[in-house]
Amino acid sequence: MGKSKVLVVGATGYIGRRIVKASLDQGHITYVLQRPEIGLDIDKLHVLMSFKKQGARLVQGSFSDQQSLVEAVKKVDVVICTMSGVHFKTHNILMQLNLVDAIKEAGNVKRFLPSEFGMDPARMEHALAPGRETFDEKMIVRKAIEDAKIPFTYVSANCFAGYFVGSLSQLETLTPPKDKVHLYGDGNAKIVYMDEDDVATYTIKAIDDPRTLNKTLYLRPPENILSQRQLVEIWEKLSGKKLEKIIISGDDFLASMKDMDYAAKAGMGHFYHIFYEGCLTNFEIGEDGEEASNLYPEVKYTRMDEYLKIFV
Ligand code: NDP
Ligand code: GFR
Repeated sequence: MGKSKVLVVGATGYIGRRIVKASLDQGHITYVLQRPEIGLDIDKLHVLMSFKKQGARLVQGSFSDQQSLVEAVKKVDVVICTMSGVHFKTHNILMQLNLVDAIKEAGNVKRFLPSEFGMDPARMEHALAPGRETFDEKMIVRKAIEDAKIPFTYVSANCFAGYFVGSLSQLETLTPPKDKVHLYGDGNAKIVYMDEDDVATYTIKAIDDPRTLNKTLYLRPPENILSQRQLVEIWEKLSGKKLEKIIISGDDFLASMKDMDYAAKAGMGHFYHIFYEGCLTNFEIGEDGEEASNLYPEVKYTRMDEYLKIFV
């Protein structure tokens, strides 16, 4: 049987564009949804045109035109949604319910990967508000998928290096600090840091794999399971400069959230669960999960010393 045909919805997004590239690189006929709503967003258009140059097929479709979604999913075997998780007034994640309905109506889809790519929302029932809303909405989408008996794979990708490694996991910045670094608690909680291109590679490896059918794929490559202290040490070695460490206690961290706006509070909540609770690694993967580097040992995933070199 040939490789599945793939449709990526949310294709011009941060992880979406990487998933399109991985799908093409791994030899899948790849469709990307071209939404009329992008209007004059010339960057999005140019990303779509670059996909076309790489061999992707553009298919028109809109979340406000259900039939267009049905027609788009009828062209493929696998649908991957990389919808934004940013949760302001527009409940982006819940927009996927339209896509679930379209997949149900079309009836041909062999695997659906909804927009997750982070913490496992099934393990975040205790999450702090308002960040919890993203997880609650991801669980509503999961229920709709499972009620509709749509075959799925959920991808729990842990921490994107772009948001968590360049900054040495400092808040509100994406580049390394110059003199001092804030450590969360003792800085020893184990985190999993992932290069986003590897997230895309593993995701596409999984779509035709029976071992990941109706399972959660966790991305936990052993050499990328690091504490924040270990990440800082990697950077100090690369930069040749020691940083002053400033410990932020959990209580002080939570107290600082009080006066923040919605978006900042949501991100802070995520940081709290990741760096103080160690939520990414404080559980064993059960029989409803698989670990990506174990399934696909051939993937030469990027280690974080390699990732950080660009910042020296
Ligand atoms: P982006 O913010 O890059 O958005 C992705 C796409 O969502 C956009 O390109 C757009 O698709 C689509 N979209 C946004 N708003 C609308 C709308 N109103 N109507 C229709 N489509 C819309 O997403 P990310 O790549 O940052 O996030 C994708 C997933 O990854 C989320 O689930 C998020 O929670 C998770 N994530 C995980 C991180 C981690 O560290 N593990 C970090 C960041 C995100 P189009 O291309 O069609 O315009
Ligand atoms: C690790 O899993 C996730 C991470 C997830 O499931 C969903 C979202 C995230 C990211 C968010 C991406 O938008 O965690 C926090 C947030 C990124 C962020 C980085 C938010 C506030 C910050 O100050 C920040 O500093 C780098």
